[in-house]
Amino acid sequence: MPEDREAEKAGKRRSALTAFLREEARAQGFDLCRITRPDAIPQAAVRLGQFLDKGHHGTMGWMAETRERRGDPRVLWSETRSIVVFGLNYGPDEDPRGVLEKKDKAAISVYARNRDYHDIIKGRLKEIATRFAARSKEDVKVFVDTAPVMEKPLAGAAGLGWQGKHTNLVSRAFGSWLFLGSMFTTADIEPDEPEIDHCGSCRACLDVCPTNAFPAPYQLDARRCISYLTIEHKGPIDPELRPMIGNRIYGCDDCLAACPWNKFASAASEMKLVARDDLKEPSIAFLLTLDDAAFRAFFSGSPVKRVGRDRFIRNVLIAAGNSGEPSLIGRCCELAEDPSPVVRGMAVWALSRLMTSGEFRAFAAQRHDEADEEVRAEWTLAGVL
Ligand code: B12
Repeated sequence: MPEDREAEKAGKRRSALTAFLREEARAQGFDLCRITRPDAIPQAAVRLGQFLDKGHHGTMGWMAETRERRGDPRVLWSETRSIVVFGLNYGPDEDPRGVLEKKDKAAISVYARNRDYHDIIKGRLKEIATRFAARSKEDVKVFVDTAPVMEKPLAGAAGLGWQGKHTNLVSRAFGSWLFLGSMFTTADIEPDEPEIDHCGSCRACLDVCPTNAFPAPYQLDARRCISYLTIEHKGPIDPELRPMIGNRIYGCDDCLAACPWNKFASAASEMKLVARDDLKEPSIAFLLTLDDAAFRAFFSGSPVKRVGRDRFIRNVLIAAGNSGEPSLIGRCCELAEDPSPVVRGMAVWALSRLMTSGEFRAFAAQRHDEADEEVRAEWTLAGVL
């Protein structure tokens, strides 16, 4: 019958496109490539709404501004018929938590030790999308992180893994160490089966969080998350949270590293992602010396560059204040005169912890008047002014 033949032809075309995509994904170094439909995550919009209504996004106002599009891929692009989700393993070659015990060193999260994944993934997705569009004669759009797309629930629906209690996607093959990216297309491709939740009664990721950022399993209050505080949050960081940040100066891996599913993960191949050895445990003393030009040069090509020198030094000063290292006092005193208020303020805090109370009072006595209100608040907090 002609109708049967039509259906058979469409089925064959779909299988051929799927095979083409998986081959292209492999060629571009992706570890996973699976497909879902734009209507596959009906819960996501509701849960995003709850997250925003509770204010869990903090100052990430762009999340609330894009609420409608973010919650539903069909609002973002109404012609989408299929969504292809890609996963790239960035697993470290050792437990990244080792550096947390070394108080004179700083901890940079694993993802940020590589070249910026936005650049890496976007380039590869564009290659795949161009070839796929030529082959299928359909429209395509690619997204990594920056677009209002909920990549984790989409990845779960496509079966790359499931959203763990830390809210990140966990894979049976790669544990918690996957970058995600997606390609929306007008092509009709057979969807894959979703993955089910394999967290069971495990709470490792929730219990390990240094700042207690999970109000409940599967929910994150970004305002307490060290990743948010050190990367997204501008201005001073809540004094109550500073001691809990330890020496984590850019992002945090504790919830990911605690995941038992990591034992099945292998380290990312050097062919795919090259982690910089000098970002594994840089010394706090060295990082505190960076001025704007040196910061840009040292972090060229790294995601760390995004926060800018002042916010970065703010983070390093928190690590300095938590280090108990009197050898850092000299540089912190210089930074208490820095042109940037956020740097001056955090230098005051660090000094209040590194100096004896007598030393701190003597240092405060030599200081000129501070005009900036937030820095004045730091002096007040430290018991001076
Ligand atoms: C905003 C953002 C952040 C924010 C907020 C994080 C968050 N959990 O929302 C901050 C700055 C804190 C952050 C931190 C990190 N991020 Co980020 N971030 C994003 C971004 C841009 C949007 C995430 C989002 O939509 N959040 C809104 C919330 C509401 O959505 P959700 O997290 O999916 O929440 C779901 C659960 O809460 C669930 N839920 C709620 N209640 C319940 C109840 C039950 C029973 C169940 C089952 C589920 C459930 O439903 C929600 C909707 O699906 C994505 C990229 C993207 N476009 O998707 C990257 C992304 C999530 N980040 C990523 C990474 C790597 C990180 C860090 C590990 C970086 C680091 N080392 O510091 C940390 C991890 C911190 C953490 N535990 O989440 C990766 C995660 C990859 C993966 N395997 O999952 C992504 C996907 C980027 C990428 N392209 O690879 N991030």
